[in-house]
Amino acid sequence: MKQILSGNESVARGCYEYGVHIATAYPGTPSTEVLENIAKFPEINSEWCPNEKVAFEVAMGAAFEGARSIVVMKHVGLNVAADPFVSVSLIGAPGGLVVVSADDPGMHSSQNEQDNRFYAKFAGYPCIEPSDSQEAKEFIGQAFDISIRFDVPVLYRMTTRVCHSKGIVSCGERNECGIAGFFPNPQKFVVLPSHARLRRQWADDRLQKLMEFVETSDLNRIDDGNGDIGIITHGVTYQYVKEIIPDFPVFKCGITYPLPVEAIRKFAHDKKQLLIIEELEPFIESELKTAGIRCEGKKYWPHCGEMSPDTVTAGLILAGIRKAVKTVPVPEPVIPRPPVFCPGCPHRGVYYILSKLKARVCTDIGCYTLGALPPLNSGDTCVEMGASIGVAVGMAKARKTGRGIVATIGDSTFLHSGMTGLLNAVNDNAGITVIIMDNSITAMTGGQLHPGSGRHLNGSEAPKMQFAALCQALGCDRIKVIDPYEIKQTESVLKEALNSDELSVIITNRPCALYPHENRRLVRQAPFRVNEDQCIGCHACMRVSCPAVSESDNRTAKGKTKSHIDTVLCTGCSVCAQVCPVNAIERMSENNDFRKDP
Ligand SMILES: Cc1ncc(C[n+]2csc(CCOP(=O)(O)OP(=O)(O)O)c2C)c(N)n1
Repeated sequence: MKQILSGNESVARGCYEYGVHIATAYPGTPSTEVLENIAKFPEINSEWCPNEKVAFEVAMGAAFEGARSIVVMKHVGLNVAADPFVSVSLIGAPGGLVVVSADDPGMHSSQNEQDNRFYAKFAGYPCIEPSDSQEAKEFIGQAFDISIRFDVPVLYRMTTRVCHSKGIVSCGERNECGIAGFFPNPQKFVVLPSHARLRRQWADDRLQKLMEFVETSDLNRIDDGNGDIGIITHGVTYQYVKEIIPDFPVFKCGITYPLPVEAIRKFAHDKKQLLIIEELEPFIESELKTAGIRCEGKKYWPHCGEMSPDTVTAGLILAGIRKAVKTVPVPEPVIPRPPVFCPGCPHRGVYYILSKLKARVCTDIGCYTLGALPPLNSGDTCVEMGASIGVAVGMAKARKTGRGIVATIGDSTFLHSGMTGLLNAVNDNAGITVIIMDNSITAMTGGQLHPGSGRHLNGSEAPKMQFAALCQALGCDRIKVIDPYEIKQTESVLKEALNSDELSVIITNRPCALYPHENRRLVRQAPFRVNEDQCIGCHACMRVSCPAVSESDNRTAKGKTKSHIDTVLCTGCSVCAQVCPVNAIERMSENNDFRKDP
């Protein structure tokens, strides 16, 4: 059976076919759809975890018990999971453990760009890199074979293009595998220093065996070609090479760590020049140069940003292999649009007030980071998931007061890595204000569930974590839960907190406008319209940054444009109406509401 699948869907299909038992993940673009698609197979026990470290540990435990386990995350997630990732190297993964890291060259949706092949080398794991959807499925089987045979976790490195591009995939049946169970062995599973020291040599021997194995593994392959310039490539870059110089001899690395150095040496033997065309860092190039193989790579190709057919061609021109040709620049097919809060987003009101109060805002990673952009301009720092509270505490220490300092953090991010920051703030008596923006979901990555959502991935009911009770248990005693659609209340609660020397926690309680799981009426009501007879053209409504509000064609007597509301986009949240100084924005009656709820 053939199907057209994205790389992420193909990994999920591979998990089904190659008998995976347990799958865990924390969402993050470009990896999110892997678990979403694995969850479609009831044979696999799959669940979102509160963060990547926990997801890794659950999969690791399942592999200790002899289950085929996979854990999925975006590249920065591996930083969060780095402790168990590196530590388990000395233990191994008897049931088979595959760690999918989806890297994001070009930073399409990430705060940084990092080449996680280095993590494989750092921890002494093999790194497998598929180039297309068919490989993304097939290599899963090989990854488990290697993991089980060598008792080693495997880093399965995808990149945005491989994750999201679609291709034809031959699909097969599920190969059911047994779960062997746990065989107690404290010297292996309990990493006391005295045990770990003994395992160190074992891990080195394992790497040696892996180095021998990769020399003949069919994960690597040679495409014969003409001429005496040899190309070494990997991942999606292989596709660009085949498109641009299809006749060149190519050594395609399906395993980029350890590299099949001797096989490459043999390939290079009759070549005048060896070119390494790889995305991001000179990983292959450095490994080969260390092994004494003469090659060139980053001399011609960039070491940052995403590769494309154009960058591959530009490097070939620099290397003198291709002649420069005059090209006509093609206009971007899509007009760029800055990201903004959706209509009805519960974060809008909070940021409108923070902006008005000119607070120092240490924000975090999520939809609410958009509050840092114009016109709200309310976000002074944003580093990585969970950093907001710690950064706010640090600023307060340096200033000797927490007054006026706010940490804004989403519900998913708070559960991911914000809780310990709050615990530290309590312990430090930091007088900052923490706003937990509870929209019931992990919105930015597409509405994935978390322990505060009250549901499992398979739709069944789950215990719903209560944020106020959690914060109280962490030692906070000034906790307020507010409706962020109520602008006056939001302003007075925020003002009081910002002017205090005590630690205040404010929890907002409106669901995300796009994923109102329990009650659509909480976020979708009759829309508003502008009464143009009353509009004075002050544009106060535009300062709340809602895509439903724009300029009308009509002007006031003084020549100012009046406001207009797109009633199809408007969710009826009322924030714009509350900030209008002349009450010119009015709710349409239910009977008038042509955009009926489905
Ligand atoms: C370590 C890490 N894991 C995953 C991500 C991807 N990611 C970006 S924001 C976010 C969470 C957003 O959810 P939440 O905090 O609830 O805010 P919301 O988007 O719902 O407003 C995630 C998972 C990331 N940037 N870093």
